[in-house]
Amino acid sequence: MSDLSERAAAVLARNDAGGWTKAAPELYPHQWSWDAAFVAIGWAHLDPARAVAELEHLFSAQWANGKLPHIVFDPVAPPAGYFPDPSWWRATLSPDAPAPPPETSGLCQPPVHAVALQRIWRVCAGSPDVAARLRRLWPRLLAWHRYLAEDRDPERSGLVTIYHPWESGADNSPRWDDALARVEVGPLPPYRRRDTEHVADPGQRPTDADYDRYLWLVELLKRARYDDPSIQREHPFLVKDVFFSAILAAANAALLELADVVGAPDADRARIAGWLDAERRGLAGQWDPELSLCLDQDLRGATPVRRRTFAGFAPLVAGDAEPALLAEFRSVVSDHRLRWPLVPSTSPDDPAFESRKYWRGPVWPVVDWLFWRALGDDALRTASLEQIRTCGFAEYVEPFTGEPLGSPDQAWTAAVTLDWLA
Ligand code: 2M8
Repeated sequence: MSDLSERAAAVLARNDAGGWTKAAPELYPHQWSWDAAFVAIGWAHLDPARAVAELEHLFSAQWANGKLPHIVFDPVAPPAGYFPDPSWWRATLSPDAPAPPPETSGLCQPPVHAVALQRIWRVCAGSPDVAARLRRLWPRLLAWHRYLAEDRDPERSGLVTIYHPWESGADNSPRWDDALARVEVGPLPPYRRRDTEHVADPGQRPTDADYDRYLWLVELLKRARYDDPSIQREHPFLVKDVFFSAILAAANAALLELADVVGAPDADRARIAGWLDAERRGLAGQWDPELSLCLDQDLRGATPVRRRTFAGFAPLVAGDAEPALLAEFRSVVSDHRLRWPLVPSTSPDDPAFESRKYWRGPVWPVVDWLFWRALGDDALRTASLEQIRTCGFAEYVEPFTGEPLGSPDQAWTAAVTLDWLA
């Protein structure tokens, strides 16, 4: 093992809570959904059985309607460690939420899980134990993808509707600015943010006004008892998220490969293939020839979200390397101002770009991992590893100076490092 892979493995070991992994030691002391998928890819190179356990733990908190919650809370972590805690979420307002324990949030996040399981399967070289566990997970995976393709897309547009910026994973992205600006914040109980106690520089985190909006949206979701049809009728924030949808497409392609491993019936395969076709068509329909990007669709504003961010490259993640999009991608990563040729979360040419602020400019290694996986472009891997050698396992990185930002020892950064080195 190289020195860097030993250090990455040590980060996973330090965040390992026994069968699941904290997203970060202080800032995120619970299990996050898409973090867990990346983390499992990292574990696959150390211990494939432990990798599957990461996802089994997450799926044990799945809701009855198939939704996979975006946070599964550690029952023994001090409640003051992270806000909003389970008492704010009140997930059991929904009849679909599991009876605690486990306590969960009421949102979901991009479905990287089948992509992770495909990776684990390839790494473990056909282990019978992993095959048996994949067979047991199959109905849950299918229910998760069904929930997204159907309950989150009643229009059958092929694009997933998100109810909250936290569902995108790119919480503070300018993609959500206009939709959030229309949300009128009502009376909120007093609350205390914990994130700014862990990350001392408030310039790296969302503002208090952003947090009021985030929490108000959660209040509205609770009032709707997290019921999808009610939310889709009444909620002020409804956006078709192209990056989320592209990950679902990639995950459906992975699921088709896993269908062979588990011996799934043809009816399952036909369903998955139908979702995948719809997603590819849905993404193609969001193409903006002027920006040469694929754009989210704001349902309440009835308008495409004309922002230059990493999400504009969503079709690449879904396996569609349209030449104009690829050319735009190459031009963004070869911007001479960048310290490394990697994708900034928001383009320096977007008026909302802020180089150190959460999802408004910095580089996220897992985002580059998704592009690298789709394009097989070794330059992305080499540049990412150089960045990590310099910055450590930072949550995110200033794109021009290479300054490490956010949390140190972020589990998913260590996990993709292990995959890149393998
Ligand atoms: C960030 O999100 C959480 C809310 O879910 C937060 O800011 O408290 C995002 O970067 C998200 O994508 C990530 O999954 C999570 C944990 O790493 O942190």
